Amino acid sequence: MSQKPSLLIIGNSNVGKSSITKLLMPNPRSFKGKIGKTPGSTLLIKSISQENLPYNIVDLPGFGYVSQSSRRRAEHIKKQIVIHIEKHYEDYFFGLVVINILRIEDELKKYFIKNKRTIPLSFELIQFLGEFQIPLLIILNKIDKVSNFDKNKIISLFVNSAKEYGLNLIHLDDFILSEQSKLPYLEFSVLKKQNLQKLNGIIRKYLKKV
Ligand SMILES: Nc1nc2c(ncn2[C@@H]2O[C@H](COP(=O)(O)OP(=O)(O)OP(=O)(O)O)[C@@H](O)[C@H]2O)c(=O)[nH]1
Ligand SMILES: [Mg+2]
Repeated sequence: MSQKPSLLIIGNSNVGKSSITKLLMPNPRSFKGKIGKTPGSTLLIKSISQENLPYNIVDLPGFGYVSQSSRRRAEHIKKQIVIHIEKHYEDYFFGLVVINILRIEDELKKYFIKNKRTIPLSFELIQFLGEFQIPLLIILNKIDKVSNFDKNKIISLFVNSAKEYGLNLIHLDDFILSEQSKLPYLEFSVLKKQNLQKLNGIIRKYLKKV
């Protein structure tokens, strides 16, 4: 086993977790994980390490089901993830919660219209991870797919809804590391490599604290 601390990458299926993992690698060509057009590309929990990378990356399988038929498998994956975190949370110096910006409105609408007492999956996940004291960054990925106008609209909807669940989100630009009651977010695009420097910057800041 390697002694390097680990970066956790977690989120729904197909949001771009493996794509981000690959982007963070100094040598992306040797990345063996699968990146796929359909959800469920990554199915096993395993740690990815590269010689020139000062940390390991654990790119988790996506949870959340897309169709009824995969519901049971999704439940199984979710359980596996929970068990994994409970067992290994101390290995993680930082976690990225990846969300597809295109899915936010739908996810929130579903919960707010249906039943206010159930909690949107992303918020549930964030609260769950928070219990283990892993510092987190929320990545709103695939912003290349929305206009600036829509992006701002979706982000404010997201931030305001999070508040109702007791989550105090703040843009990474305005975030101070010592402010533990706040949760930073960053809009991102793998395709355009947008905000990659900022992402690497915050990862390195937390790495230094280990
Ligand atoms: N346009 C766009 N597409 C993206 C971006 N990031 C990822 N994708 C695409 O989204 C799809 C899913 O990417 P993956 O990295 O496999 O997603 P994942 O979260 O690892 O998916 P699972 O392993 O199934 O949970 C692929 O077709 C990627 O090329 C992005 O920033 N912009
Ligand atoms: Mg994957």
